Amino acid sequence: MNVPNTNNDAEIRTTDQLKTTISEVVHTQKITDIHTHLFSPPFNELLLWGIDELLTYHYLIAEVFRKSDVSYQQFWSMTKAQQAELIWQTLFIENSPISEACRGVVTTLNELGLDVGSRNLQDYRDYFADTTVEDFIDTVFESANVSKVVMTNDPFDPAESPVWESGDTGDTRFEAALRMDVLINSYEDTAYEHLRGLGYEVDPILSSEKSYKEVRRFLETWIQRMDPKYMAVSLPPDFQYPDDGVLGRLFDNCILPISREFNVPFALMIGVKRAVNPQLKMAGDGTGKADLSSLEALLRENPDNKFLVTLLSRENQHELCVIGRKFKNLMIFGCWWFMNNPSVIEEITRERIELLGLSVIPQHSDARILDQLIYKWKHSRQIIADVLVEKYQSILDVGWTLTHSEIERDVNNLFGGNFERFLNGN
Ligand code: RAT
Ligand code: ZN
Repeated sequence: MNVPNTNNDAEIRTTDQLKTTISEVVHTQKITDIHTHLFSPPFNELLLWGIDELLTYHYLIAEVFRKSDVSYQQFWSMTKAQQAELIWQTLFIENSPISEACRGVVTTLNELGLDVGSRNLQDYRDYFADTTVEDFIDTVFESANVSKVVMTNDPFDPAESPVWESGDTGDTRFEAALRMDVLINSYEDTAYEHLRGLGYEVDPILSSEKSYKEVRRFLETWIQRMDPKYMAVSLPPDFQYPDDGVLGRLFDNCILPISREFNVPFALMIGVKRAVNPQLKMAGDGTGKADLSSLEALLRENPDNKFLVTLLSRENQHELCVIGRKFKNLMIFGCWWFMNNPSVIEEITRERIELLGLSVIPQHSDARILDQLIYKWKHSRQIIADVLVEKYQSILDVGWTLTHSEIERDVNNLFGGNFERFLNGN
């Protein structure tokens, strides 16, 4: 049957029209950035911004040691300003800044209207010295065209506690995610003592009904305090489920029931090998390929739970898409960390769209420094637009018709709609 097109907007007929429309829609669509390490202003020094923070991003710290003779000990005894100067000198002046992390700094400065041709670090410092953080948040959100960012909030971090206790996290564009790395990955070393100190009657190996109940009470308290969009954990590549250790007991008796009860999805970020080179501190983590049969088991055995998943190994990405086809309780998101490079983003985005259509969240920024929202989104938007042109073109070629509003609908879903629907659905 021939269904009339009820859209009153123009049909897209040519490749030029398609390119122009996609470029316009992808660049004007506001984004919900579902995973960052940014903080709203009341968190004070946890909110990082400015040129020295940009230059001392841990992705750049890993790179500077490859090109400078500085020793670990010398580097870590420098002030932040000195570290920034060394990185600037080594990676931007003595070498051309074409790695993705370096290029990001250049894009950001350029988008802020600074003269990247001058290569004058002092000028960049002066620009930030003349700006307030509140004004800069507006500048960045506007330039990146982001409407909301989800923070990473650690209930075990004493630096965050006062803000949560005050009940006022300020700017509502910053939303919470309850991060559970300490609870899950360091229960026996750190979390157990911490919970006891707070009056939760847990045992050292989490082996009793009483302990489960107490951890659930802890999670409930934090869910009520933070109103998180999701709970999250990063896991090593050898993560296993089902599991008869602390992780399995935490998942089955504490986190999954709470996640269902409060309709707060559980985000799994799988594939990080922490401290492969501890000398690099935060820059010292690596990646490994995971056995995704554990993820399949988790999805299969917990069909009433919702999982957001991103993986750190390129080799796992295709398999993840296939799993996505099998389980509607899985929402795949973002090109995480070592995946967040143009060639890999392009490959993964294409693969996801081919296998899962428009039912994914193609990207998050992982920004740690506010300014990075600018480059991370500028770079990713361009790649997503290119992939979409290719995919829409392939159906136009065989007679499908498309309108501006249909493309707008699709991009809106990719950049926020799918996330909202996943959170709000049952
Ligand atoms: O991308 C990063 O900045 C990493 O250091 C990690 O924070 C990672 O994204 C994570 O959330 O564990
Ligand atoms: Zn992260």
